[in-house]
Amino acid sequence: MANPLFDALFGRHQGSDAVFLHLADGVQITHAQFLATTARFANQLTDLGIGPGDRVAAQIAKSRQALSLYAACVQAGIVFLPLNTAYTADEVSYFVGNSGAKLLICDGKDAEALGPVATETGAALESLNADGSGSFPYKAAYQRDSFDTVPRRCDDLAAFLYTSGTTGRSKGAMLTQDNLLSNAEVLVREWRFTDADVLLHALPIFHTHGLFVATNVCLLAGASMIFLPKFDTDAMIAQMPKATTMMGVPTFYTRLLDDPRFTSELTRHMRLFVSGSAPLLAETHVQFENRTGHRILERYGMTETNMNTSNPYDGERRAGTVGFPLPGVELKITDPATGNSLPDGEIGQIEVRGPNVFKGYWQMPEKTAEELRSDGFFITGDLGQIDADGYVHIVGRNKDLIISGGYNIYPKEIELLLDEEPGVLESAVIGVPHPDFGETPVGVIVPDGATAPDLDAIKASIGKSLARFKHPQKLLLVEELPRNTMGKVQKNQLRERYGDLFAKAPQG
Ligand code: MCA
Ligand code: AMP
Repeated sequence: MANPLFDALFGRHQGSDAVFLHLADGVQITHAQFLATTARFANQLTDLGIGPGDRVAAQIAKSRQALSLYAACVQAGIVFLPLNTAYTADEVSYFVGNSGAKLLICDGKDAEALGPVATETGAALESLNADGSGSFPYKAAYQRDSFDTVPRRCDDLAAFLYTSGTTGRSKGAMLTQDNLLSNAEVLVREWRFTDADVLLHALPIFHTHGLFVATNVCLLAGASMIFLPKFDTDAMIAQMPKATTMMGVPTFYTRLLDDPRFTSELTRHMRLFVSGSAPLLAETHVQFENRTGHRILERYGMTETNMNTSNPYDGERRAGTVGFPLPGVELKITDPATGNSLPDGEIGQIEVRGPNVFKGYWQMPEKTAEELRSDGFFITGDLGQIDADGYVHIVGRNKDLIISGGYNIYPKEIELLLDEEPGVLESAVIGVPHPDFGETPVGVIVPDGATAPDLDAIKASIGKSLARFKHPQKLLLVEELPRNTMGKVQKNQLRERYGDLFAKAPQG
C-alpha cells in the first residue's frame, strides 16, 4: 500500500540531485539531501515510540530541518502539528494538551519555558534550533538515511492546524492526506507551476499558506524555493531577480511597494505573484500593476478548507475579487438565517464543499456539526457575493475575526483576558484599519467604577499569555459599550468611531 501524500510530494524526488532549496546563506540543498535528513528524522521519531496517527507538535523556526520534520511526519504516518513561533507557553500548553501530542519539539531557547508544558501534558520534549542544531537532530544524526514509508489511506490524517474560535477556544482542524494533496494538484495546474519555477518563499511554515500552498505546490511541481527565514524587504529585493514566482500576504505587497528599489526591472523575470490570507486592497492591486506591469493573482482559502477560489491565470485577474471556485470546489452563497442558497448578486454566507474540505475539529463534534453540514458544505463565516461574471467577492465576515498581517486574531480570546483584569467591568476588542498589517486589534474597556483600570498594567498582564501579534495596539476607556435592543455589543459602531486611529498621515 502506498502513502499518497508522501509519494506525490517527496517520494518522487528520491535520489534526485536537483536543487530543492536555495538557502539565504547561498547553500543549496538537493532533494536527495533533504530526503536523507527526512528519513533520519522519521527513524528517530519511530525510535521515540511515535507511530501512525500520533501527533507531533512543533514550535520551531523556519529552516530546512523544520521542513524535513514535516516530511518525516508524513513519511511515518504521523500527524504534524506546527505552531506559530509567537505563541506563549500558555498557548502552546493548550495545543499540546488538547491534541494529545506525544512529542513537542521546540527551539532550545524555549526549552526551559516549555519544560513544564511537557511535564503537565505528558509529552516528550526535544529541541530543534533555527541553525539546525538541537537534541532532536543530534540524535537523528545516528539514524539510517533511509526509511520504509508507512502506508496511509487518502482519508488518514496528515496534519492538525489550530484555528481560534468565536468562543475563544481554539479548535484543531483535522486535515487528511487527500485534503492536502488534492488542493496542491489543482493549484499546480491552475497556476501553471513546473520544475522550471523558483518560488521566493518568505512566509512562515506553520500555516496553510506557507506550508500547504507554497511548499506543497513546489514539491508537487518539482519547483525549487528560495527559502528565507522570514519576510525582510532587503532580502526580498536581493533575491527577487533569481525567482520566477512569489506568494505572500497583502503586507508583503504593501511593504515592497513602499520601497523605491522595487521596480519593474527587478520583477522582469517573475511570471506570477499570488496574494491571499487577508483582503488585498484594490488600490494595492492597481499600484502594483502600475509599478511592475504584473497583475497580482488573488485567491481565497481557509485553514479548514485549504484554497477555495482563485483568480484566473489566463484571463482577467479582477482587483477586489477572489476569482472563481477552483476545479472540484463547489461554492454557494446562502442566507445565514435559513441556509438556503441565494441568487447570484446577493450577499450571504460563503459555503464550500470539495475534497479540500477538512474532516472536522479534533474531539469537538458539536463545533464540527455547527460549521460542517451533513451534506459536506462548510460554512466559512465569510460573507460574499458572486457577480454577473462569476467572480466571488468577499464583502465582510459573519464571524468576529481580525486579520493582522495575515495572522488571525479572535477578539473573544482577548476580551476574556481583559474582563479578568482589575477595574474592568467589560470589554470589546475590535479590528481597526492599519497601514502595515491591514487590521490591528484595539481594546475598548468599560471600568467597573470601583478601581480605576491601570491600562499599562493590563497590557503587561494580558501580554504574558498572548502571542505578541495579538496584543491590542491600544486600550481605550469608555463609559459604556454601544448595544442594540437585544443587548448585543455593536462592534461596527466602535469600528466607525475608532476607524482612523492608525490612519496613514496624509502624503505631501
Ligand atoms: C509580527 N508582528 C505582528 C505581526 N507579525 N503584529 C501584528 N500582526 C502581525 N502579522 C509584531 C512583531 O512581534 C513585532 O512586535 C512587531 O509586530 C514588528 O515586527 P515586524 O518585524 O515588523 O514584523 P515581521 O516579523 O516583519 O512580520 C510581519 C509579517 C508576518 C511579515 C507580515 O506577520 C508574516 O509573515 N505574516 C504572514 C502570516 C501568514 O503566513 N498567514 C497565513 C495564514 P514587537 O516589535 O512589538 O516585538 S494561512 C491563511 O490565512 C489561510 C489559509 C490563507 O488563505 O492563506
Ligand atoms: P485562517 O484561519 O487562516 O484559515 O483564515 C481564513 C480567513 O482568512 C478566511 O475565512 C477569510 O476571512 C480570510 N481570507 C483568506 N484569503 C482571503 C482573501 N484573499 N481575501 C479576503 N479574506 C481572505
